This record gives sequence, C-alpha cells and structure tokens, in this order.
Amino acid sequence: MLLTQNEDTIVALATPAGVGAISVIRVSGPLSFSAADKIFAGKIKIADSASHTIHYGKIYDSRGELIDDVLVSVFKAPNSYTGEDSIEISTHGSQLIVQKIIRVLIENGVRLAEPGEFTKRAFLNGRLDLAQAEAVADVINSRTEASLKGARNQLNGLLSQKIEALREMLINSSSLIELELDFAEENIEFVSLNEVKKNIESIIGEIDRLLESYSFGKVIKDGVNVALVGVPNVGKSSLLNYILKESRAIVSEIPGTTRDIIREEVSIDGILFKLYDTAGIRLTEDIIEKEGVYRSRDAVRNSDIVIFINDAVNGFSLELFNELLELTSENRIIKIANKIDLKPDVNFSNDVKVSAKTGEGMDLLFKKLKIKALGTESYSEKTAIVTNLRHYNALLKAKEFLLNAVESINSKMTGEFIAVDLRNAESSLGEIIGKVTTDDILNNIFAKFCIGK
Ligand SMILES: Nc1nc2c(ncn2[C@@H]2O[C@H](COP(=O)(O)OP(=O)(O)OP(=O)(O)O)[C@@H](O)[C@H]2O)c(=O)[nH]1
Ligand SMILES: [Mg+2]
Repeated sequence: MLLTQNEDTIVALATPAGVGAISVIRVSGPLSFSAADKIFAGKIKIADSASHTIHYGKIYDSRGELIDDVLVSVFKAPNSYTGEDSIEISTHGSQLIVQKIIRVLIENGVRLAEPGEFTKRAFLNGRLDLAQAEAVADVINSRTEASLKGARNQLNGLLSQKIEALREMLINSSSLIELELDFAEENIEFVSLNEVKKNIESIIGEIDRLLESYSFGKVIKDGVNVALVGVPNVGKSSLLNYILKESRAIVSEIPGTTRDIIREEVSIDGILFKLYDTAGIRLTEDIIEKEGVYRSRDAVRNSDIVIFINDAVNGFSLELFNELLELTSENRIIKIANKIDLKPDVNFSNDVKVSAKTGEGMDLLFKKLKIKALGTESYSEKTAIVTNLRHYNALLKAKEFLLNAVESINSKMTGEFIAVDLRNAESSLGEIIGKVTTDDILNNIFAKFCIGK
C-alpha cells in the first residue's frame, strides 16, 4: 500500500487528559518502531517484535533519565487501526509522564497528531469508508443504548452497504444509457428508456426511505427536547422528579415554586430525553416569576415535544392550551391529567392520566413519549438509518438529480442529459461513503474528532 500522504509519524494521548490508572499514548506512521526503539529498553527491540504483541520495558528521556516503565503494544501495517505501523504505549496515568514521553518522541522525529488524524488515516488507507469513520465519533459520543446501536450499525457498514447498493443500481442504469449513446449514430436502441426510468424511480423510493429515517435517526443520535409545561401547581416538578427517580426540583403546594428552567437528561428505553421543567405559566406581577414564565414560553417554542400537564382536580386549562398552539404545533403536544390519585375518575380530553405521586399511568406516558419522539412505535435495528446531516444533504442532492433524470426521460431529452444527471446522483451518493471527497469535506469531518482518535 502506498502511503504518500502519510509520511509523518504522529503521536497523541488516546485516553482522557487527567489522572487515571493508566494512560495510553498512540503512535502511528513509518517511524513508529524506530522512534520507540530509541527511547524504550525492553527484552527485544520493537522493530523486531511480531505484530499484535505486548512488551514490557522502560522509557528514558534524551539525557538517559528514566521516565516510566511501560507496556508497548505493537501493530504492524496493514493490520492496525490506521493501516500503518503503529504502537500504543501504556504508562502510569500521570500527565507529567505522558508529557515527557510525548516530548521525547517528538525529539525523535514524531509530530503531534491533529484532531481525528488517526481515523483520517484509517479512512485514507482504506480501513474504513467515510460513513464508518464518522461512526467512530458517534460510537465514542453515544450515551444511550439506541444511539450506541445506531452508531455501531453504521460502523459495521450497514449504511455504507445500502449506499453502495444504490450506487451500483445507478451505475448499471447509466452504463446502459452510455452504451446506447455510443451506438446512437447507428440508430440502434438497446434499452427501453422506460426500463431505466423504472430503475431510477425505485432508487428514488429507496432514497426516500433513508431520508425519512433521518427524523428518528437524529432522535436516536442526539436525543429529544421535552418541555414540561402547565399552569402553576399542576405537578410539573413532581413529574420531573418522578421520571428522574430523585428529588431534583423543589416541589411545594405554593403555586409559582419553579422559576428557572431545570434541565435534566434521562434515558427511557434507550432514547435520550432532555427534560425541561418550567415555571407555571400565569399572569403575574412578580418580576422574577415573570421572567420564569417568559422562559417557559421559550422552552415550548424550542422543544420537540411538550408535555402539557393539567391538574385532575382543577380541570383542563383550555386557555393555556390555546396559547400553546400559538407557540408549537398540536402534534408535538402530549396532554396529561396529573394527580389522578386524588380523582381517579377524571374525564377531560387528555391523552394520558398519571399520578406523579403513585406512578400510575407512567408506562403509558413513556410509551407515548417514545412514539412521539421516533414518529413510529418501533424501528428495526437491522435497517440502515441516517443520523448525520451531511449524509442527509447528500441524499437530498442525489434525489434532486434523479428527479431531473426522470424529467428528462419524460420530456424525451437525449441520453446525454440523462447520463449527466445519473452521474451526478452517483457522485452525491459517493460523497457519503467518501468515494468522492475534497480536502474541505475531510477537514470538516475530522476537525470535530478529539485528538488521539
Ligand atoms: N396527590 C398528588 N399530589 C401531587 C401530585 N403531583 C404533584 N402533587 C402536589 O402538587 C403540589 C405542586 O406540585 P409541583 O410539582 O411543585 O407543581 P409545579 O407544577 O411544579 O408547580 P410550579 O412550579 O409552582 O408551577 C405539591 O404539593 C405536590 O406534592 C400527584 O400526582 N398527586
Ligand atoms: Mg415546579
């Protein structure tokens, strides 16, 4: 494998900065072994050891002073994360030791890695495609079961395979048209354009399915904002506390208890919900409460889902409900009656009846939340989903070109026009997996990684 772009050997701390039991320093590139052998004394030289072996020894600085005893893991090209010769040095978890070792490596011709540079090299060396490389960051950042599963699927290539399959279908269609173009002067018709059109339309259908998956793909990856809203004293803070299973917000029988927004995160069924407990909305002269109410309205505007809480005893707040409809759309609102322990037979037009005191009805509330968040009751973990805006935009672009192609066929344009659109669509799909890429795209993607990944 030719690695002309990566002549440098890079180093970075791969574990979090701070004190830990151990720290791991990662080195990758052609000098990895020789630089290590200049500072490391073990039983055998790193350069002479087999791939995927671990070696105990001591690392010395340039004056010959001991820095630390370490373990060095050896990975030989192409069987490493980056595809290059690389090592991982496990040290005692001290920042001073890490700094010293990185410094002595730099003195021996290694340079500091840029953010995401190890993964970028893995991509450039064909170890991962671009969608998979992006999934590495998602796996690292995922905090719920669902986001981890989604990211793992993408890292395993589920999305990439889907994109590849669509590209293949496109390439077939365009080569049919191009073949026909080659023989155009001889007036031979090889393919029925209707056939090509049908192919293109089925590709558009597949793209639509992927585009649709983005709405819950995003939810799975980033979570969903949920505002707890209602008039004072209906039990918003009590509900927050119940869901969190802790006494996070102050609860009292005095209306107007909550003033500031209280934001907490919770994972329900593997989905991350970002909950915002708000000040009860009412007309008030109190200047602090007024600001709180102002913030409550903001929370309604900025939330994906609004839980509109009503007091079973005091009845449904129609006035506030109508106001909410001006701030958000009705399909984002879940209406609930709280305190049904006080009035079990409550009967106003609420979706869900709960008690923040006894927990009654909470299962149904959680189910509704999940359905609202995903836009569907369930999704198959085995299907490719789009969680990344860059991928979403590339799919939109591809679809645009394909619609153009269909349009060209309908209006009996010549094959050249159709072929150009098909090629453009194919390259838009190629952007997702990195078949087609620019330095700008790559820099943009990897700049968001942390150093050492
Ligand atoms: N019996 C019963 N009491 C509840 C329930 N939920 C809340 N309460 C009581 O209702 C009162 C108000 O509860 P909070 O959670 O402070 O209400 P809130 O909507 O946050 O009120 P503000 O912050 O003032 O807008 C408290 O005395 C709670 O103990 C419930 O399900 N059943
Ligand atoms: Mg409150």
